[in-house]
Amino acid sequence: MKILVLTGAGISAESGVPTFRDASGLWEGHRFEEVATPEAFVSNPALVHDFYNQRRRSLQSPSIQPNAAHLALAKLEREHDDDFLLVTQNIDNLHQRAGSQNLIAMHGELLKVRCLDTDERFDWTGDLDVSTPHPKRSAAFGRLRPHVVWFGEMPLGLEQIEAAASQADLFLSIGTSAVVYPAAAIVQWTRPNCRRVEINLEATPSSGAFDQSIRGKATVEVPAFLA
Ligand code: BJW
Repeated sequence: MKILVLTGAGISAESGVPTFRDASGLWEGHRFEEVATPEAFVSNPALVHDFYNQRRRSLQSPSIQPNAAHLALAKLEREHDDDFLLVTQNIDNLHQRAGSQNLIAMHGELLKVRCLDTDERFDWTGDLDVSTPHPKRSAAFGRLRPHVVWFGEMPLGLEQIEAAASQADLFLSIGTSAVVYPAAAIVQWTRPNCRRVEINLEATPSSGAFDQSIRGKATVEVPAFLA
């Protein structure tokens, strides 16, 4: 059985990582146009760096750990080997830390940066600002950006995601509000005989496209569904 899983911020909420659109979510304190677009980075790089520096620091707090839902998906992968793909919109590293390997982080990774000139990627745990020296070119400053996908930019791994969706027997969507595209369209890319299951605290604009909608917390419902 071929399995494709899509996760969003809701799966990490119970690990203490804020979501975007819920009450007290990340967009509560920011307009996304100010921090999550290429235009914002050009016009106010310091503000954008500050937004991601704070999140990078929080993610590395010892209290932020993978939860039962992340662990259940890593176990599912071990049981299904090559027939499993996990696509996450999350830029945290909680799936990786839970042991997931066959994974596409379609909106990038918070603990990576990339070079504006060459696109080369570097692991990054510290702060970043407009005067940060380049790791390989010591005379170059401020040429690094967070390795994340902002609005208007192309998400990563789309070809592989589309292929996996078109072959999946089970599509599981967990903890996403289904308002950001193209992630929200993946359910439409699945074939007619694919079983589509959504797990979320509440209904989403995509709920009608699923065969089954499970309402509840990811840490409870994901392990229960996969048991
Ligand atoms: C729980 C829970 C618990 C809580 N248990 N559940 C007009 C119409 C259509 C599209 C567009 C349009 N204008 C522009 C666009 C395109 C745009 C877009 O979609 N905009 C819409 C908002 C209108 N998309 C793009 O620009 C994308 N690129 C693109 O389209 O390129 C061109 C292209 C064309 C054709 C094909 C392919 C490409 C890029 C999108 C990049 C998104 N980037 C962000 C920021 C990443 C970096 C960062 O983290 O800062 O990604 S935005 C933000 O939203 C982040 C997330 O990954 C993404 C999705 O959010 P998510 O994960 O769904 O979180 P929430 O908070 O929204 O929802 C949480 C859910 O969990 C809720 O439902 C809760 O109920 C639930 N929950 N606790 C279970 N315990």
